[in-house]
Amino acid sequence: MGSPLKPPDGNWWNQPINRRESIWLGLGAVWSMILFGWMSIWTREGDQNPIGRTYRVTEEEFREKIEAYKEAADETDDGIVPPGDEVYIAGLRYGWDGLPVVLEAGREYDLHLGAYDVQHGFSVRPEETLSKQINLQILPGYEWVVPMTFDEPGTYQVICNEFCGVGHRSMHGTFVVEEGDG
Ligand SMILES: [Cu+2]
Repeated sequence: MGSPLKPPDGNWWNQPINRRESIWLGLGAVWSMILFGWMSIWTREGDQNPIGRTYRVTEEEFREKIEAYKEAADETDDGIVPPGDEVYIAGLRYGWDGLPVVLEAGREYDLHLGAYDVQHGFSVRPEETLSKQINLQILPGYEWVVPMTFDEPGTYQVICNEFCGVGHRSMHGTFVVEEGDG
């Protein structure tokens, strides 16, 4: 019997590796190289990648775009009614410029998302199904154009889910989705 206080007899430190262990180590090494190579495919293929287009834009340019959009839009008691299919929304400390907005159910809009100051999280969810939501990161310096369709009429809540400062928790907004014409 060996003692935990004394080393085992013989050259225990220089035994050949068991064949099965070598095979599994080899399989592990091969698989890790396959996954390593696959990383470059994952950045191009698959539904996990963000959709839409992004453009570089300065904070000033994005403010001007939002102003021009709001000039062209109608303002009702429920919110901004966009003039066409383009919808502009900017995150800022602490609120959403461009919300509330009134949209039609079943119609595809292009959401132009941006930020005036720091990174914000754009989280949209239907009021009655809070577990169903999408989360997008929006960054200053970029305009992200995301196609989006609301299938069901109702109120959709927007919150910021990226901590951006003391007023972060007050960053609420809404989409008011009404029955479409179609
Ligand atoms: Cu925020």
